[in-house]
Amino acid sequence: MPLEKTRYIWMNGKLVPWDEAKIHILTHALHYGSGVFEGVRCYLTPQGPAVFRLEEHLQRLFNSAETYHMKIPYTLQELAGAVKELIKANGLRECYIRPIAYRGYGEMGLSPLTSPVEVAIAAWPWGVYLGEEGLKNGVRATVSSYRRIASDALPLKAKATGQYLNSILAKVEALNRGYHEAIMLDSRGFVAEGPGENIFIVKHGRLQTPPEEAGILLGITRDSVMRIAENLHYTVEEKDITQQMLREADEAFFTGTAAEVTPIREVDRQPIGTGKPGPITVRLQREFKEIVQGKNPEYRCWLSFVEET
Ligand code: PPE
Repeated sequence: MPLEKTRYIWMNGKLVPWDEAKIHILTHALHYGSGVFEGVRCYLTPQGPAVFRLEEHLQRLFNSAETYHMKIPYTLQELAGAVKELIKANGLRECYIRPIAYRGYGEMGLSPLTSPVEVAIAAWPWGVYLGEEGLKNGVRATVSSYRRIASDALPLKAKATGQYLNSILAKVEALNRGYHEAIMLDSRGFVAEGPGENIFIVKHGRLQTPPEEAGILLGITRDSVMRIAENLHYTVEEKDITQQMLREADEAFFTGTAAEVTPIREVDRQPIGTGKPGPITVRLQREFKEIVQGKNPEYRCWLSFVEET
C-alpha cells in the first residue's frame, strides 16, 4: 500500500508541505543507518484524537539517540507539542506517527559526530499492518533463517534505522516463502521477535514472552499488553521460548504499534492451537482496542489528547 500523503511534515521545528520534506543525497544516515526513530499511533476517542503512550515513545527516542551519541536539539515536551500540532495541522483523527532523529549532511566517514542532528515527524493514516484478515483470523508466520542481530553487536534496546536491515531480510524471506510474517530467533536459538513486532505465546492460560536477554526491542505495546493481562489476573512470564514451545503453544500473537495485537494462526504450516485466534488473544485484543479508543477510564493516563495543549 503506497503512503497516504498528508499536508505537512514537521522538520527541524517547522511544518513544511509533504512534497517539500526532502534531504540531501549525502545525508550521513542514508549511507550508514545513523538514525533513531519511533512509531506511535493516534486513535479517535470520545474526547477527540489521542496519542497512545506518547511520552514513553518519545522517551525511548531520546534514549536511542543517547546510545548513538546524538543530542536532540529539542526537549521531550517540545516534540510532544510538535506531534499534536502536526496532527491538528493535517486534520488527522487516526494516524501513525513517525518521529525520526538522524545525522544529516555534514561530513562523510564513519564518525557521525560532526554531522548535524536533524529531527522530523511525519503522520499519515496507516491501516492494519498485517492486513484486516490477519488481524481477525490470525497471520501465518515462518521461523526465519536470519538470526536476530546479537545484542553484543548492536544495542537492540535502541530503535535505530540501521538495525532494520536485519528485519528487512527476514521479512522478504517470509513473503517469498508465502507467509505474512517472520519470527526471528536470537543468537542462542531462542525465539526473539518479529521483524517489527514482539511475540507472546499462551500455554495453559499463562502468557509468556521473551525477556530482554533475547535481544528484543522492549516494545511499548508489549509492556501495555503485559500490564493489561496482569490486571485481568493472567500470569505473565518473561522467559526464554524455544522453537518447540512456540509450536506447542495454545495461542500466539504479535504486538507492536503498527501491528497492535495480531494473532498468529500458523507457524511453518503447523497450526497454533486450533489454528484460530485463541480466547486469551481475542480478549487482550479487544481490551487493547477499547483502551486506545479511550473507552476504559482506568488507562486514561496512557492517552495524550491532541486538543489539550
Ligand atoms: N520489535 C521490533 C523490532 C519493532 O520494530 C517494533 C516496533 C516492536 C518490536 C514493537 O515495539 P512497540 O511499537 O514499542 O510496541 N516496530 C515499529 C515499526 C514497524 C515498521 O514496519 O515500520 C512500529 O510498530 O511502529
